[in-house]
This record gives sequence, C-alpha cells and structure tokens, in this order.
Amino acid sequence: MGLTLTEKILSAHLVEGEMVKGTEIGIRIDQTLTQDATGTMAYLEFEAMGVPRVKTERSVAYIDHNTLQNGFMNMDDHRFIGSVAKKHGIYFSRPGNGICHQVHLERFGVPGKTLIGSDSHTPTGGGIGMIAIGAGGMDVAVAMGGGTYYITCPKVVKVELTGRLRPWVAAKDVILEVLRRLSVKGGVGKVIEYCGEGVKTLSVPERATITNMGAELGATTSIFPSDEITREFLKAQGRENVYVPMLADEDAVYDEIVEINLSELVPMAACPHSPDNVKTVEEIGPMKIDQVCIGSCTNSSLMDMLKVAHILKGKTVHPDVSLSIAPGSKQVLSMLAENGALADMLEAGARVLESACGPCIGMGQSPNSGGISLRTFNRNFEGRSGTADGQIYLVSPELAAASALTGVLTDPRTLGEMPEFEMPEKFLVNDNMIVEPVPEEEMDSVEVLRGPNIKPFPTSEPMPENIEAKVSLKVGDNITTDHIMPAGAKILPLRSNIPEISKYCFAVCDESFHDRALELGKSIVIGGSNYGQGSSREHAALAPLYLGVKAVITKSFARIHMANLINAGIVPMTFADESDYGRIEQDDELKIENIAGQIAAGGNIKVTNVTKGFDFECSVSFSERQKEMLYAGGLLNYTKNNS
Ligand code: MIC
Ligand code: SF4
Repeated sequence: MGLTLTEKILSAHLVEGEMVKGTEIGIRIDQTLTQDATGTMAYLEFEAMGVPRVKTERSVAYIDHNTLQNGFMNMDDHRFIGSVAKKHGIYFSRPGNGICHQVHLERFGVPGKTLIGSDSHTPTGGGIGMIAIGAGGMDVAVAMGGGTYYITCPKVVKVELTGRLRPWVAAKDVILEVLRRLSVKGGVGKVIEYCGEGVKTLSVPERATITNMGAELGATTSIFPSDEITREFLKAQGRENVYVPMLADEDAVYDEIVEINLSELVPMAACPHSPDNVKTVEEIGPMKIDQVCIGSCTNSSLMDMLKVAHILKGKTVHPDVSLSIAPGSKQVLSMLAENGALADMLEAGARVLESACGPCIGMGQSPNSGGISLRTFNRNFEGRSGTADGQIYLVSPELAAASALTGVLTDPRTLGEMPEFEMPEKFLVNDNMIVEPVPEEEMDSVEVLRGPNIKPFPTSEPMPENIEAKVSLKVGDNITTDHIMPAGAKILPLRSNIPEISKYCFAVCDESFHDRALELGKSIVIGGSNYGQGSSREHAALAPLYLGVKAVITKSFARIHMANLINAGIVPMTFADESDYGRIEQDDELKIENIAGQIAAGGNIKVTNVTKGFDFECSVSFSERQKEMLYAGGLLNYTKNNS
C-alpha cells in the first residue's frame, strides 16, 4: 500500500509510537520558529530547561507582531528575544525583516523537513512540502532543546485539484472554498494534502496562501508536494541546493477525498465573523466599504503585491476608502521599491505599512465604528480588528484592490483583462537583517537583556485529590483564543506579563471574569464545541492558570489549545453526553472526586453538579504522557520531575 506525503515525512521523523491514526506519536523536529508575541514566554521556558544550545537543525526567532512600540514593553521584548537568540544558537530576524511565515518560506524552509512554530500559521511551510505545525510556546521550547514533539497521528484528507484558476480568481478563493465545504472544525485531527493536476498550475506563494489558511480549518497542517515549481522558487531564492522532490505514492490511501475543479471557482469572501462564513461576491452584492487592508502572512508575497500594484497603477483609491498595504518581508518591499511598483501603490493613495503583522492582529488600522473592512488576512473573529463592531470580510488581493478603487465590493472580473506581468527569475537576496548566533564558546559573553515588564510564567501545582470548584464562566460554540485572551495594540504589550494580561482574560465575553475568577480562587470553565480555535497563544491557557481555572469542560476542543491546557496543567474534558452542557449554569458548584484515579482508570470521569444535584460523565482521551503531565501540574513540572 502506498503512502501519502504526510505519512512519508511523519514516519521518517517518528521517534515514538506507531503510525496508527488517532494514537499519539512523537516526532523529531528539524526546525523551529517563534514570533515575539509568543516568543518571550517560549524563551523563558527554554531558559528554565537549562539547555545551553538549541539542538535543532535551524531555529529562528522573528519579530513581527508587536512592532507598534507604544511604550517600552515591545522593544524590551525584542531585546530580550534578540539576546537569548544570540546566546543559545538561534537565528534572529530583526524587526522590519518581515512576517515570520513569509520570511521562513523565503529563506529557511526545506522540503521534507519538520517545522514547529509558536504561531498557528506555521503550516505556511506546507507550501514547499514541509510538515509545518503550529504549537504552543512550551512545545517549541522543548523541541529547541532536542525534545520530541507529540501529535495525534492524523487522518489525511486528499484535496484533488483539477483544472486551472480563471483570470481574477485567486489561491485565496481555493482555501475559501475548502473552508466553505469543511468549516472551521472540519480539519480537526487531519492533515490536508493537495494533489492532482491542478497543483502544477499553482506557484509556491499561491500554495502557501492555501496551506497558511488551512489553520482556519482546525487542521494539524496542510501540505503541497515539492516539485519543479518548488525547485524554481528555491532557485529564485538562491537556495536550489535544499530542493528535494517530495510526492505521495500513486497508490496512497486517503481517509477522505475532496474534489475541487479550479476552473469552476469564482471570487469569494468570508463574511463576518468567521473564516468559514463564505459567500460568492455575487451573493453578497455591491456593498459599500470603508476600508481595505492588504497584507498578512496569507497574502503578502511579491506575487500578491505585484498584482495589487498593477491594478492600482495610474488610478486613485476611492475617496471614501482607506487602503493600507503591508508587504510581507523586507525582500518583497525592496523588490517593489526597485521595480517601481511601490511608487504605483503610493501614487494611487495606498498607505504603505512596515513589513509586519500590523492590522491583522489589531496593531493599528482599526476600522471606523461599524466599518466594513475588506482584508486579505486569514481571521475575521469579532473584535480582532480592534473595533468591536467592525465588519471584516476576508478576500483575495485582487478583489481587495479592485474594491479599493470603486468603494464597493467589486468582482475583479469586471475590470477586464488581467494585467500581465512577469515574476522575476531571481529574488533580491540580502539576509543582513538576520543576526547569527554566537559560537558556543562565546555564549557566556552574551548578556540576556530583561526589561521590567518581563515576569516569570505562572507556576502550577500537582493535580489535587479532588476538584471542587464553581463554574466561573459558561460560553458557547467556536470560542476562539481571541475571546479567551484577546490581542491588539493595548493588550499585546503585556504578553510577557501574565498577571497583567490576565486582567483581559475572556474580556470579550464577560468583563467581570478576571475579578470573579480571582475571587473564587479556583474555578471551572464550560464551553461548547471547537473551544479554543484560532491562535496558538499559550497565554489563553497561562492566564486561566494564573486565575485558578482547574478544568475546562466542553463539547470539543481545538488541537493546539487543548495541548496548551495540558501543558499548563489544566484538565480538558468533554461532555460524554452533549446534552449535559445545557444542564450546567455559571456559579454551579461542580465536584470531581479522585480525579487522578479516575483518569488513570481510563474510563469516563464522573462529575457531580452539587448545586443542581445530579451527576454527569465526561470523556477524556489522554496519552500516558499527557496523564503524567496533568498529575505533575503541567509540562514544566513534568520535565523537571523527569530530568
Ligand atoms: C494570530 O494570528 O492570531 C497570531 C497573533 O499570529 C497568533 C499568535 C499569537 O497570538 O501570538 C497565532 O496565530 O498563533
Ligand atoms: Fe501575523 Fe496575522 Fe499571520 Fe498571525 S495571522 S502571524 S497576526 S500576519
């Protein structure tokens, strides 16, 4: 029986377990990446492990999220990360060099290798045939120290692409179509593998747009084969030497097959407030818009930017629209400047931003109240833009640029012929904004620079005999980590300070949560299905830990968040019978007796609702390693106990 590409790469990296779907496997990690908003915690954790040098083939620390620098906190974090990186063998991509996923694809990614990153859009690397997975900071810290990374051995979905995209229809429309069909929970426990004749018609940046936004499916990752198109891309980056062809076997067996004829796709948009709320432009109609933002790790490649520049050339942005453009990397921005495309954007009235996440994570460019904003980004969760009632639509760069000119949602196909342009054969390669680490013998000379906002991470206790606690909050389905631990210009600077950032925990759902949870001392949170989707931020587990949350009971969890809860020593459980969700209210007192014993026994966990006087069952499916971690009170305690 042939193997899928996913199985080939995973089994070549397998260090624990067997390739049995649904069971836990441990894999060796070749590369890691961090960004600054999750990086400070990851490096504090790495330092706590006491490993002098990273043991990976390549680890890179990027600064791209917190570049607003409103106050000393952001730059203190940058300096901390830069100095830790230099000391411990990590390459440091300085602020201004670009968005982690874009730069990693351009400069460091290698087909067939494994990459984990403390950012949920790490699967961008799947665009060149990597198994690239988003993870919590602690998992990345462990991998940097040479430790194994654990995942549930995934099912593999084949997305069979046929045909060719018609003019003005983009890679973004491909992933929007996948999201429309599979939904934001359709990818849980699965890797999405793209195959078929249509693959050959897609360039690497287009493939990377698709794998990037596979994160919104809740998938473990997404991957394209590594083929001649990959080789051309790596060659243009001066890295042809790392090219290896990587293909699934002809007779590979997949768990699910999705067929997409690229020729049939039309321009689409994900409507507020979920990436799977997808409609065609025709269905939405010519809606008046207020803002357009082009950029983010999904759509900020040179190819995307050149398309936009050609559409804008010689025209003017509509007077009622604000257009911002953030090219994804220094390489992209420099090339736009060199070939004149940047001037075309500026002349049309675009507000060009630095190469960073920017508006995608609510770092500036919040829309007007109730404003309609078209964005080429990957997430449109409520409030994420920084404007509580902002209406965010996720669209392709073509559609965004066309609409910026007309002031209404515009089908780019109405613009006539697509402008023709050639992609350069060689990219401008200058890695001068990547700082190399010092050699091991010089590491003692590097002082780690710690600002006053950098506080130690919260400690956790070993699992108690019984958990008796009130429900501090009950929330519905599809709660994102942007609900649990919001980001944005005001809160992101607090990423290194858990006591401070925890003041905003769940603020989107209920502003009084922080005070109530602290007053209760210990509590339990109740959630619906797909709880914790979205970002990999472990702050969404560390802040609840700090506030005394002992367990989270939901209908189902998103993968990275569930792993982060276990790493923090918070017990994630799901209702054995989902109808019990409706029988529990905020403030109910719940009791779980002999919790460690019940987990060890392997069956369902009995929970008593003391307030309402009934028992209900929760199911858990922990590996032995996860059980041990929970007994110890989280990954750090577990690692200390075992070293
Ligand atoms: C995001 O897109 O939500 C982020 C900000 O990049 C996060 C990471 C973070 O919260 O720092 C992610 O996707 O993991
Ligand atoms: Fe940055 Fe946005 Fe990409 Fe997250 S999704 S890494 S915030 S650009």
